[in-house]
Amino acid sequence: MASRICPLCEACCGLEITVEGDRLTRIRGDEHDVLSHGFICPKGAALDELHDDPDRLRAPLIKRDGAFVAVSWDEAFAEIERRLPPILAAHGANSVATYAGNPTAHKAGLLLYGTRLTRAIGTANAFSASTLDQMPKQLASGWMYGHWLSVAVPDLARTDLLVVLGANPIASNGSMWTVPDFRGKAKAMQARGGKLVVIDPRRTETAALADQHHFVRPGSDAFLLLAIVHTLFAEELVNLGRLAPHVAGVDEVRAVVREVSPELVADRCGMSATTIRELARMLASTPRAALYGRIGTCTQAYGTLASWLIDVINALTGHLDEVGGVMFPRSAAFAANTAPGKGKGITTGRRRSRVSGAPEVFGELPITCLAEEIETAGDGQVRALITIAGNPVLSAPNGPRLAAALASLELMISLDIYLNETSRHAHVILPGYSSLADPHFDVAFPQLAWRNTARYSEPLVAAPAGHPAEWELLVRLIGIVRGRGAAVDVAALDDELAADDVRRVAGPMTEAILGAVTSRGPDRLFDLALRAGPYGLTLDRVRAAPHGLDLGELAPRIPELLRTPSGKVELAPAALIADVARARAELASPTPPLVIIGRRHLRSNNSWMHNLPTLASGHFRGTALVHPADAARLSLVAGGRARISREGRSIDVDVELTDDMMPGVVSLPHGWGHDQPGTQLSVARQRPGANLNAILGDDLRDPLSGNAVLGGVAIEMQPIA
Ligand SMILES: Nc1nc2c(c(=O)[nH]1)N[C@H]1C(S)=C(S)[C@@H](COP(=O)(O)OP(=O)(O)OC[C@H]3O[C@@H](n4cnc5c(=O)[nH]c(N)nc54)[C@H](O)[C@@H]3O)O[C@H]1N2
Ligand SMILES: Nc1nc2c(c(=O)[nH]1)N[C@H]1C(S)=C(S)[C@@H](COP(=O)(O)OP(=O)(O)OC[C@H]3O[C@@H](n4cnc5c(=O)[nH]c(N)nc54)[C@H](O)[C@@H]3O)O[C@H]1N2
Ligand code: SF4
Ligand SMILES: [Mo]
Repeated sequence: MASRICPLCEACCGLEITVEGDRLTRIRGDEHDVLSHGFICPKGAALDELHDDPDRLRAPLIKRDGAFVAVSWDEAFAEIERRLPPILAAHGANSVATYAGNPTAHKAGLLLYGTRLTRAIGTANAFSASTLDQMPKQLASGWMYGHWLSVAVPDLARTDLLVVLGANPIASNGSMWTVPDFRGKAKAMQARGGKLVVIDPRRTETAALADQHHFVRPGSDAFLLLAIVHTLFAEELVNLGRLAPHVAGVDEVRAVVREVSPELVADRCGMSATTIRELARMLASTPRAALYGRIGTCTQAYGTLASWLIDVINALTGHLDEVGGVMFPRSAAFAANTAPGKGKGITTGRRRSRVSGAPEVFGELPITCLAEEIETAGDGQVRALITIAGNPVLSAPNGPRLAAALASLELMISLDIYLNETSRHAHVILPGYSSLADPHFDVAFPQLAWRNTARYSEPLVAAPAGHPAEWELLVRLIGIVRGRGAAVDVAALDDELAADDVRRVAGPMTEAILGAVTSRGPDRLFDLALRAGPYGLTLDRVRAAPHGLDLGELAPRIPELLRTPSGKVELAPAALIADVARARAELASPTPPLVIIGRRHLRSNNSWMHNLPTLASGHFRGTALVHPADAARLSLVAGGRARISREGRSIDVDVELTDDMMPGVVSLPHGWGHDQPGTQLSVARQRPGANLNAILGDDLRDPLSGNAVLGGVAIEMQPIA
């Protein structure tokens, strides 16, 4: 029996797993885990089915004459060496794109070495799921605090009011906020007299727990938030508290919201002006309060604006960087905001995408630009793609167009554990083995966690004989890209990569630092990062605590955390002040009668856990939720089928009626559509569901962050036999 960090979602629960031979015989929440204290959800409990899934790939595959054949590792890499270097030589670095999917964040080997692969290629065409997700939040945080991962999270353990906008943590278990057992913590807040308020176009599982729920029109959050800021100024409720000397730009914010009254936005938001004012007063008058927004506020045309305004409101009501408000975790390793450094701030647009001219943000281009970069001939055209734990055919908008583009690539390599809707287009698939055979340390999530901890997971099962770790696969790819060939000495190249990294920050101290660390691979990087971190830990010290080291509650960090050039919280970044005008111009346009949004279920995880029998069983979850009034208007019936169409593309769905939906809004989960030919997903295929992203458009994005618009778009819906 050993403790293991669950690799499936951002809650990062510590699980206690019993292994007998190669079988996981018992999985429970680790009650001694310093972060999660015993919490587990049905996905974590199904890790055994993932481990045993006969469809999970065990050997590399090469496509020969249109069919995949299992080959040896040496054959797979020989194929890549034969095909990849000539493309780079003839067409340059930008001809090879990379796409990193969501599980990359949960697998340290993929995260740390995937970034190095992209750097080794030197391509501008770096894409990831971040532009389907949280890029607006990172950009807003970067502009305000000076670093991309300085993201403030609610101090739920001590707050008396949590307002949740566009998030459903009861189903998602929290996002950009590592908060295992959200329900338990929210209930504890209510038990001490605190209030939970949810603002969402659907009365969600989280709303069911809340003291108040308000519907909001999809995509209108920025207007709601502008009107709340307006009210704070108009009613003289602004109180920066301790932060006053550290905040710049209050006057610019006041000026930009002057005309955005609650009355002006009420129709657009589908919320009364009175409710908007009451929300502002409640946030201002509660000494310990936190406003938290997540994916619903990001995946829309004003995602960066909304993400920024959330923090503006927290700051103006005196809740930013305060106990019981929102605070910045202090991570033990890998956090740029804990390293001593000058405030350089962040930069975007250092380059632009070739076809649409979309600006680079945080080193990447919008995923909605990938298809056109493959399709459009010319210098810099993408001819090869390496996907790392991603399934953009289902997870990115206009999946059918992307699938056709992938089919036209000269070379596609997928690091993936399944033959699925995306990897079926690959020429070579390199599967990782069960993640439980890898050591693990969370690189990113402690920067977003409800409490400061440091945890390490030892490998729980033995790696299959001869099967390289995923980081070793990536080092071999780096070897090929660097002209060292498929037979590159992985250990030697890993030494060089580590030395390069350390030299960049430590210069002449490099040899001494490297000499102090004995481990190799990801372990070496964990150890180096812990030693450089703010608690001066070592990997051995973290390892000696099987349930993790508790590093204490969150504590105020401003001004120490700030890395803006001014050394202040930038409350009014120029690009955001300017973007208010774009939003205001849209206020005049009519509200479509029917729009679609997404949804998450506890037993599903984006596109890829639908092949596990326990999770897939029971009531089918990929239904379209429709309000009865809309159903009556459109002649839709409960349990019937309907066609949803948008701009000439359509999908067919099962209809479920519920007054949990805001009238005029339909909800359909993403990640379904497992009926494509040539995949190996025998369980998922039985109830494939429809792919929401087949009808969403890749032409819609937030121009600042490049994030895709995944909700609030107009659809038509009609019954089918
Ligand atoms: N319409 C709509 N679309 C959305 C969203 C939405 O809310 N609405 N949400 C978006 C969000 S937030 C995200 S993060 C994206 C996710 O987008 P993606 O990351 O592209 O998609 P996932 O479904 O997470 O696919 C994960 C892939 O990783 C593979 N995988 C799983 N474990 C491992 C492993 O250990 N090693 C390797 N090598 N591969 C592994 C799986 O087989 C699968 O192919 O989807 C986005 N798409
Ligand atoms: N079980 C499970 N857990 C997951 C995932 C999963 O697929 N399944 N995915 C993981 C990933 S990759 C992520 S990024 C996180 C996301 O975590 P969350 O952000 O909590 O994601 P959702 O559950 O999709 O909640 C988003 C909510 O926003 C609402 N919404 C939609 N449009 C709007 C809008 O315009 N305005 C407002 N105010 N609300 C809107 C939706 O109705 C929904 O209730 O979850 C992670 N955890
Ligand atoms: S909430 Fe569930 S899936 Fe997420 S980390 Fe915890 S056990 Fe794993
Ligand atoms: Mo995500």
